[in-house]
Amino acid sequence: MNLVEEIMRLKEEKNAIILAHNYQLPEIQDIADFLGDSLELARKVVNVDADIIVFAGVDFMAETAKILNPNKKVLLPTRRATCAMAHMLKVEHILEAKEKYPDAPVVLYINTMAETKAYADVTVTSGNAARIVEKLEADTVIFGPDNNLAYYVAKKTGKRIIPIPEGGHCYVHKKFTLEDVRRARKEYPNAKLMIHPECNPEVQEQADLIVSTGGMVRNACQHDEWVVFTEKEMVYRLQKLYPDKNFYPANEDALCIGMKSITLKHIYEALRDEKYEIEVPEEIAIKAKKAIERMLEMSK
Ligand code: 5XR
Ligand code: SF4
Repeated sequence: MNLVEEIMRLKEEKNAIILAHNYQLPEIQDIADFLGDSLELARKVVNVDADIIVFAGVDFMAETAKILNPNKKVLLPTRRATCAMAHMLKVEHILEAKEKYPDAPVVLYINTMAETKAYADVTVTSGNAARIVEKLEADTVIFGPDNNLAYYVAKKTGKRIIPIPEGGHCYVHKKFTLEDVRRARKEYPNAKLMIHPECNPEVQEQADLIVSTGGMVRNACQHDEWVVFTEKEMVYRLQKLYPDKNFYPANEDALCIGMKSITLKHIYEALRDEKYEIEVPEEIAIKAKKAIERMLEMSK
């Protein structure tokens, strides 16, 4: 059986589309209808006439797609596709922080599970986080779950940022060190460094550009040679998009296990058996959607 042909046949038969995050394996990127960061993907499908969305990404991304597309069937190809960082933040962390700082708005990164998003005043992406925190009237803001993104936002806005939970981080982006920066500068003296804001502060300080993966796609046109400080597969995505430029991974070991747990076979089985369906309880979905819509409104 040819998996790719079967996937294409099932897609057609079931009026389905495949969304893939920029960190997906090359063979999955190659068959996707849309590629992007989680928010770009979730928004893209709102106006698409499809009955089924196969989301090749991690759990919180599929939830976001479901929240914005409640009438479509959203499938996550394997239950192992989870985001370790999103799961670090619990509702209790938010409630504790709110008790301590009752006047501080709760700002949550889109990399969170729906049950926590329901407690957010507004969600943010790495691209619009600073702008949105800047616009909020409050000078003290509760921010979760990525402490490095919290650092970036505090630096950009000058506001008092209360990071939750303690030590919240992405293990993939934590891998980048100043040693990677030194090696990059030495091996590729003409390259610029594009660095994801989930990286450690000392690494961020060395960046020519600090952006989300969507921002990397949009900004790569500015220069011909880049060293990329984010999950390794981003390089495949950029190289395919800009064949005349050069992109190098800053660290080959920066792999997201949740993202990498999805294979072509899972995608085929997801389409065939219509699994695993993502459900978000209505009362949670309504609140989470409000926080997402506030972000969309505020980032205009
Ligand atoms: O999850 C990630 O590490 C990647 C990313 C991105 O840049 O694509 O941060 N995820 C997005 O959902 C968040 C966008 O700011
Ligand atoms: Fe989560 Fe990090 Fe993987 Fe992104 S790279 S999905 S933040 S664990």
